Amino acid sequence: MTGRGTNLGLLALLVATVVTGAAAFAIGTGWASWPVVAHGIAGLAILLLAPWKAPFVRRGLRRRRRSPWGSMSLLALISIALASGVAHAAGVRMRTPSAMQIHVAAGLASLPLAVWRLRARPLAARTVNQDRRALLRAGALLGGAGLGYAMLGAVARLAAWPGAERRFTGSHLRGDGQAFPVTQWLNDRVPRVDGEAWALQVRTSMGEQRWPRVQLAALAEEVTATLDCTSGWYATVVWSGVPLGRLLAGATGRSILVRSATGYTRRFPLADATRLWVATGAAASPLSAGHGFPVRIVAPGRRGFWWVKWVTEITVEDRPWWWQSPFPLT
Ligand SMILES: Nc1nc2c(c(=O)[nH]1)N[C@H]1C(S)=C(S)[C@@H](COP(=O)(O)O)O[C@H]1N2
Ligand SMILES: [Mo]
Repeated sequence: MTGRGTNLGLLALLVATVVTGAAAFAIGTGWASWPVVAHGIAGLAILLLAPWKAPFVRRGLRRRRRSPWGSMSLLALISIALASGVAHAAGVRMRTPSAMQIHVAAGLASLPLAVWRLRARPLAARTVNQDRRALLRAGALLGGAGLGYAMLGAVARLAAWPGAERRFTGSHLRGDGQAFPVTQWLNDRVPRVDGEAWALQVRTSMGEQRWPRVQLAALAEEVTATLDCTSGWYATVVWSGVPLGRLLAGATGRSILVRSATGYTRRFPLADATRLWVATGAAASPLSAGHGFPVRIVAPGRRGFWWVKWVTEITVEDRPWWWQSPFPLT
């Protein structure tokens, strides 16, 4: 295979891993299995291409026309992303950073370098489209990676490797009751909230209401839902929560803005009020401080970053729900 063909293949696969990785994080329902599987196959295909890329890397190092640091960093970051991706899939247990957190960090850090590398030596795509053999090779590569992915999964299940059983998001089961990890999206710290003085502020077109914790707890019903964190674990928990639709009955608008005591926010479609809960407890106890005391959002079918903890305000607004970053920025 030519150097250009290999580079073009690598570039296409890198783009594919970013797109499928982001999609896997954005989707919290069973549909996530598609981008998750595609992500794994693209990653394996990068591994399969490595032997073709190696001679060019070696030659580039020998020639030393430019400083090799940029390319070497890119190579290192992609290797780290691949290794931690495999470690996550295999169920390697690490706490903070998890294999998945390393995977995402290395993957994201490699992007600017890949763009820089591309600008330094642009790829000419002109011959590739005319090359039927290139298409065949691409097909063989993806077919091989797909077969490898299926075989690895089968071997893991047959050998009952720890972590062989994964959710459709690729996450591993970790804990139950309230004994599941306490995680923050990025840099939030567990705040100390005085449950007596605290009251949930609910603002709608009809006005403002304050809900003390005891009143919410009195309205709470049981709801079993799976918290699935993008750092790679999940837990299925029996929560006690108030259906958000009850607190927002009759409200008009387009979106629900949920704000935490820490400043963390997420915006939901108003139509989802019937699928969201304001949870006061889990596993028949009040929420622990780490899990969101006094109240947190329970959002079945959405990944963990939607499950806002330490909620102080819920506001119905006219802005559309998508008027926010797809993933939280703080
Ligand atoms: N205020 C606030 N809520 C938050 C977060 C955060 O950083 N700040 N992290 C979210 C993420 S990414 C996850 S996975 C869950 C984790 O909930 P747990 O700590 O109860 O397991 O909380 C969500 N709610
Ligand atoms: Mo998370």
